[in-house]
Amino acid sequence: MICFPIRTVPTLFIKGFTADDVQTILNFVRKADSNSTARTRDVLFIDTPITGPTVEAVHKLKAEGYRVIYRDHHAVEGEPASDRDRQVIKATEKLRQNLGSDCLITTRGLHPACSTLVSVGEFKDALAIVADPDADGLTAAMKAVGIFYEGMDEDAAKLDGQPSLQVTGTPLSQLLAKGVATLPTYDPEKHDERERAQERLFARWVSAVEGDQRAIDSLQTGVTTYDEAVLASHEIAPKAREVAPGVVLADVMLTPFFDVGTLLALLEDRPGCKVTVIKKGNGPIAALHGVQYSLAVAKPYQDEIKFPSLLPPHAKSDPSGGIISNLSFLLHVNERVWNEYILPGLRNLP
Ligand SMILES: [Mn+2]
Repeated sequence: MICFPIRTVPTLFIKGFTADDVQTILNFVRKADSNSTARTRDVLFIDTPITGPTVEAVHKLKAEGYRVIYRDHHAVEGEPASDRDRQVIKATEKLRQNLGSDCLITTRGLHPACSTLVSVGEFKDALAIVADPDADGLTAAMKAVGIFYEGMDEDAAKLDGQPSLQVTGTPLSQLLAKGVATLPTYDPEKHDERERAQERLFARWVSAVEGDQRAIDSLQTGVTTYDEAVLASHEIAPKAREVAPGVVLADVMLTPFFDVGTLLALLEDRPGCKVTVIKKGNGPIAALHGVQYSLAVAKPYQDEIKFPSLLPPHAKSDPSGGIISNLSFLLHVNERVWNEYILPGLRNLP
């Protein structure tokens, strides 16, 4: 959990996935309430994915007399394509019933950045903010309390977009994007390490946007690390090989220092590349199974190739079973699922 005040508004960055997360959200708001000099009992949820536990936390806060305002862009676009989509649709309906006009849930197509769902300073008197722990949640929360610069909405859309777009914003935005790109990868042994680093980065970037020169200087070191990681990606990419028609695999088991956005862009640039695969020794599946295959469909082929169709019937998205599948164009699997289902399926794609 990442938690710090933005201006004076206590802000919690969290994805609500478990019963513990519900408790964390409730405790955070109650604590903010007991310390508060805020003029309202408004709690803003912004860019937080619509999960069962998040909806439960919202209902409980309402029952305790808080006013919850929900702004998000994770509504399902078009027909539901997975169980997760159907859950989102049900949970969205529940939220709308409970919150009425305080609930604004739109799509990424219409609102690529959540900062466009608030006006500058609209929630400067809020009791607390609960935001998604990423750059989009951060920029939206900042704008909500009144921290804004020319081009911030456009930067936020890039920061929330494809990896290759994330570092293409204004110089200020690049301090954040390159810092995020060089955070330590998640390690269950040192479960807090990445989160603490991310918290420092977020807080520093808020200071940088507010004009603090020391914060800007310290973020520059992240930029240097990023530039080195980009060079490493340029060394790895030429060694990638085609394992099925249009499927390009880079093995980084022995070279874990690289920039993933750059590597993916280089692989996708190969003529005929439709699917990229990174075989790596870190990530939530690798932590349990030793190896993780992380797959992505290149943008022009995302309507044509949907990973759920390659999975075994009734597959569950769960690292312990060796599968993480939330979006149709991204997939993470272990060695067994890769060999038994995914690689044969990719070889048989039309
Ligand atoms: Mn977002």
